[in-house]
Amino acid sequence: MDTKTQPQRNTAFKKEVFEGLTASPKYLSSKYFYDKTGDKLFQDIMAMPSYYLTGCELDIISNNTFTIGELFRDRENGLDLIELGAGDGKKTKVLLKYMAENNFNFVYKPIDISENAVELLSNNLALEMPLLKVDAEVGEYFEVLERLKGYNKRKKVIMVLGSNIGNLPHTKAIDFLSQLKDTMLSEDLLFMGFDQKKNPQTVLDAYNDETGITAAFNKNILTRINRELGGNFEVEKFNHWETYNPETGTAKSFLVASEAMEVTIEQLQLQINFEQWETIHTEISQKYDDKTVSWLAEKAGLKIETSFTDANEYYKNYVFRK
Ligand code: AVI
Repeated sequence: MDTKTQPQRNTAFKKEVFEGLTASPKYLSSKYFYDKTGDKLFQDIMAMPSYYLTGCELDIISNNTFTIGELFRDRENGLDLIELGAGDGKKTKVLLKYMAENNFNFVYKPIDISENAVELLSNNLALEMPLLKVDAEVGEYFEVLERLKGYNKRKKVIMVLGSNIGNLPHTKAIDFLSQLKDTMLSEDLLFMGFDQKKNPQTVLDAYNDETGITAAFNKNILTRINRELGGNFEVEKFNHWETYNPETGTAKSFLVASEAMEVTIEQLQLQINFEQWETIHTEISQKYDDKTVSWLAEKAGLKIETSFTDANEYYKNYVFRK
């Protein structure tokens, strides 16, 4: 596991927090949700029935394991299975088990921005599937893309599950997809999950649970700034607020200051003023339809080979080729 980049990551965190909190309107990047507490809260989110995404994708993979697995297979040279944003690997394990039990020659390379998630997953796989060849790495998507170009000695399958792409605006999503394409050779595949547009209430409910888990997840970014950068945010004075625009398919998360306040972040030598009801935009969770995914693919120079969906068509996994 690569821990050498840790100081750089902290520098990037500082820089982005400074930029976001001195901007107008204020914003923070959702990629910083994922520390130890954030990982645990995200696990809790994935277990909530209202957060339908995880269950849908698990159904899709479980109901199509043979077809998906055989699409991945290369009988001659085997393959490298690279997963960006692997998290707890729960859904991937269904495929890993199929592949391990059906004589696939492969290495599984999970990559995640959370050091904690990568460590947990590696330990868990060593226990559950001791014969599996695992080569885990900590890193941000854009950071590891360059290194993926080194994986071109045999077929590579890149997986991005969980509608993780939805946390990027379209411009960045196109950039991400085209950088993925640049790492691919003609036999390589990209297997990616996209949450679909649906009843707006269903989307809102997924990001606005009554138990307050999503609120705690959203607010954790402030706790993290307090701990890692010497901030003094009074976290309980911020409210979680979710919006969904059914026209664009964009769900947005905000933190809203319930009163005027002054916040200091020591390591940034920064003092920030909040007006009452001022917002910090923290996350987008984009929802898609076939037309939008085709448009993204075309812009990025990728072709859709096939797709898989669940019974309600809430969610889709697309297979792309260069
Ligand atoms: C990781 N990502 C795709 C999740 C999402 O649905 O946008 C993160 C999340 N945010 C709130 N709930 C879950």
